Amino acid sequence: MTTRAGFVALIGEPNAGKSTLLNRMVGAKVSIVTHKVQTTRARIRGVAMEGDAQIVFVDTPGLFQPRRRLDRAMVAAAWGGAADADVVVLLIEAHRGVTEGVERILEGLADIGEGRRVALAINKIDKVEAPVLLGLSQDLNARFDFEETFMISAERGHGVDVLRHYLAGVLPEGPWLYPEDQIADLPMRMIAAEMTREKLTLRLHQELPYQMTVETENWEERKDGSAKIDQLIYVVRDGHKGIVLGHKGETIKSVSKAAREELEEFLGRKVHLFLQVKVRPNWLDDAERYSEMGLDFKDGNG
Ligand SMILES: Nc1nc2c(ncn2[C@@H]2O[C@H](COP(=O)(O)OP(=O)(O)OP(=O)(O)O)[C@@H](O)[C@H]2O)c(=O)[nH]1
Ligand SMILES: [Mg+2]
Repeated sequence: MTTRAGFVALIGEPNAGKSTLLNRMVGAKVSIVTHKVQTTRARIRGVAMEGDAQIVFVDTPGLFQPRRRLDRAMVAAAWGGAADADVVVLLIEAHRGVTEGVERILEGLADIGEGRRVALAINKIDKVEAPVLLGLSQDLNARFDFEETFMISAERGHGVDVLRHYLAGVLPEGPWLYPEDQIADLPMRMIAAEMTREKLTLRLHQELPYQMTVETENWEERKDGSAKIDQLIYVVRDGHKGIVLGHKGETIKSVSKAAREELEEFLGRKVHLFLQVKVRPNWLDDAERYSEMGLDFKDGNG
């Protein structure tokens, strides 16, 4: 039997639907999804099998013009993911079309070298009419030499099988990279922290989601089969701490409940989740926070 295996990087603007597509391909939620931009912060790998091929999808942070140190680290991680991959899939939002951000990404793609397969996936086709799609596909293909173009809805699953089939066919021959039953390449403590960050991001407004991070501090396996998980939520000011806690602690309580329920479903066992909020004004410039997120700590000017 000839097996195939390789890495497929999903890139695109923030909110394009990269994480939704990765989860759909893998068949489980390994990467968090919100309606807000800049949800994914690091490279997250999810493994999908298609026939004799093992496709390792690499979800990446959205590509945008970075300002802060964290932004730069995220964008660097995304381009790094593309540069390391066998195939790059660029996700475009059907209803937004060719934005300035998309134009910049196309320039970047031209820079990461010849010879790499780059496919186009026009996502969220459920939001537009067919003629719009045709025009958009022609426009994009005139701007860049995509190997193939796919019309998909990551959320509803349209066109996703065709894309997976294509990817399985173009990956290099070689042994599988992960055990057949492995779906993600991310430590459980990080998946758990991400789940909490997702629930927080959904509850908090404006800039706050971009100024907090979650880390799993301690993970204790209990004799009764349950897990006791302690997590720290870092925020930059006292005021933020108050917002995260909410009136009489209601916000953090509901976040904790939602995160715990999702974790229990993911792990298939009981979880005791304890959240603590810490004010750390400089966490966005703290190298340790970056390594916890799986990001490179870039210097101030990088
Ligand atoms: N209507 C529609 N919505 C979608 C589709 N795919 C994703 N979405 C929604 O788009 C939003 C962003 O999805 P994500 O998967 O988090 O996007 P992302 O590209 O990973 O975003 P970042 O991590 O911020 O870069 C979520 O609200 C999804 O539910 C789709 O095919 N159709
Ligand atoms: Mg994402």
